[in-house]
Amino acid sequence: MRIEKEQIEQHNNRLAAKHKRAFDYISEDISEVESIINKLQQFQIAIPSWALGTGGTRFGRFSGKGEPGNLEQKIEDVGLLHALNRSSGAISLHIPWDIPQNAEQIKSLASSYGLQFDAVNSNTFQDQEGQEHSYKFGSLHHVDPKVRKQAVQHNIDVINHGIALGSKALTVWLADGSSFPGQLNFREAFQNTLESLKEIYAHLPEDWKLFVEYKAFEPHFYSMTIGDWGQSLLLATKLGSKAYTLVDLGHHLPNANIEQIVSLLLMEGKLGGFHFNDSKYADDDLTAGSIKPYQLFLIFNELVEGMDASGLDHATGLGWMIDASHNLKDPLVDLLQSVDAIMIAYAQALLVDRVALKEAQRDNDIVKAQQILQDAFRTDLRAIVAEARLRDGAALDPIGLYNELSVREELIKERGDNTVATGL
Ligand code: LRH
Ligand code: MN
Ligand code: MN
Repeated sequence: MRIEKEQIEQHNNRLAAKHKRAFDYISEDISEVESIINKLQQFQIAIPSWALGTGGTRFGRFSGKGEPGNLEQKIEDVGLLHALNRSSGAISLHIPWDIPQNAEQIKSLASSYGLQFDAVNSNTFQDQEGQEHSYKFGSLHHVDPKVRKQAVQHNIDVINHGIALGSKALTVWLADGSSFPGQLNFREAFQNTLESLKEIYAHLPEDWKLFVEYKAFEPHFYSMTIGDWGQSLLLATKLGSKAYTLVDLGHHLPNANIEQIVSLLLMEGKLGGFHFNDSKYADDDLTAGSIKPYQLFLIFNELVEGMDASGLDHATGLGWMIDASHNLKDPLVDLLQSVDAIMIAYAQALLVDRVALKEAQRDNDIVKAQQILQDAFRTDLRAIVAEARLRDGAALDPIGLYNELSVREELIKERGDNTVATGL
């Protein structure tokens, strides 16, 4: 299924008067409105190929209907999202969940929807059929060099798939860790990981980045070999200038100050990429902005400040990606909600009066500083985000149009009831 330009125009025409009222009202008081819209138009958030099916929990999985059954259909799904919001112009593949059999064909299908390939992700946290050595006790950190070698080779294969598709980054997330004290020698596990990553790094093309993702817990509950941003930064620093830390919002211990982590990683030039999601308790992978929208705004506040300070382009300076996977909602609607929440938080961060904030900080005027941030956060910028979509030829109300066009029903007609997408 493809959404036609005329369908979007008809929808936008119906909402035009209401939108204009809201947009005029909010823009009157914002002098830099054009520059904010322009930045929003540039900003693209990659969609993970594993988020297009209904996720499960360890207790069960209730598959949705009309889910994509292969990579071509996943690209079609991201194409639908991008047509609706014009902010989801990239897809991130997890290999071997999604293996592009014919890279040229896959690439041209993606570009017919205006999509590019974002970071490719390796998977050494599950055993695949026919695999010689098991990852039960880890992969890149494993005590047995034969297992490490197999995991390194898998990452090299993933880089090669990525090269064929035009990706420019490899994301490595390891489930390596220990669940009981004494199980691991921490230093040896870390050294083995570093040595394995060095071999992978040696295969990175010149213009590629390596993202080292950390996670404090799960699947192991005593130690994770890359458990926090310090360990990731240490690895990235030892590896070299193409290696960066990747921050997944769900991978921290409760109440961690993620915005401060972001700020310091940016200062060190070592923040490479982002996995957006939200959580209440652990790595819940809930819709971005659904639980802690103020935190999302504060993170964007540091991103905008830090990227401007280091001269990084907001749109291209970091790898922006969603990593959420829902088990109740229609995954496409969930992703539209996530993208919207991210755009709103970004717009609010662009609104922060940075000169006044600097002054307040210099004067130790805490009340003023808090007010400046909360003024921006409490400003309803939805009409400005919608205006950016309108100018890009996207829908004023993406979820509204998704429902009007009965997209899921159409997909069920095309694909059937019982499809199951590969992934979590
Ligand atoms: C691990 C993680 C990592 C994986 C993805 C499926 O929790 O965030 O990014 O690749 O989930
Ligand atoms: Mn992640
Ligand atoms: Mn995660």
